[in-house]
Amino acid sequence: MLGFLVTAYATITPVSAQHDFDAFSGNPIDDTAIDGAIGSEWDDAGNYTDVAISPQGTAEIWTKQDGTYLYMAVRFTADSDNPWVAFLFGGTLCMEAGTDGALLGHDSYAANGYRDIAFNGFTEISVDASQDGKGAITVDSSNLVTVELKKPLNSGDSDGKDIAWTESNTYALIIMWNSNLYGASGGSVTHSDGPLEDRTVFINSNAIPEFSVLMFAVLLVATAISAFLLKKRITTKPMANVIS
Ligand SMILES: [Ca+2]
Ligand SMILES: [Ca+2]
Ligand SMILES: [Ca+2]
Repeated sequence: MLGFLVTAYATITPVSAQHDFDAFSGNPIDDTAIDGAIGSEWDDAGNYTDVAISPQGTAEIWTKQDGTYLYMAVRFTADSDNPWVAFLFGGTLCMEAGTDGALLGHDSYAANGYRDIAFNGFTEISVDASQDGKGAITVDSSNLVTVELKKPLNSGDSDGKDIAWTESNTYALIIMWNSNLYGASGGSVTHSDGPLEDRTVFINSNAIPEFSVLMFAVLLVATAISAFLLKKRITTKPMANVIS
């Protein structure tokens, strides 16, 4: 019985060897919690530390989805209090034409806010006429940058290059930042300074493995209790049949 359960558990554990992030199935995050502060709303998200981002540095990343929205959060330390952060979705090249994007804190577009954008090739971006989702960026006195993003899985906005994300599929993305010129200030980092860190996110239909482990433990306890009760019932059976 135990062997069977272990096997059953192994088959429901998501395999993540093929991609960097799992956007696990989780609870919705209300717009009001997209505020640039990581809270308990991310407890059921995939969580990754020391992820290299472009053009330099490492970040902590959170990813999940609720069947309607994709959620991503990024936290890292910049070298100024006025950087911008950008996501490029569905591509592997810098500002790859025809890809979707999110831009946060860019002084020329939304100094302290979010814009749903599309990339049109080298140095060209456009702000979507249809602004979908919500994003927030905060920078504290230690230059700790926190970005939260909520994007519709299917906004229907093909003009804005918004992706129709579907479960069980993997998508390319790049997370980059800039603190020197080009809509930012106070630092020495330009987004094109370092290598592109190409990443992938898998839209996972399962909850985070921790939840699966919890369910497995509950199942195991329930099985042990029913086995105990069954054994008790068998041993307390009348002996009449045995004597004949
Ligand atoms: Ca939040
Ligand atoms: Ca859009
Ligand atoms: Ca877009």
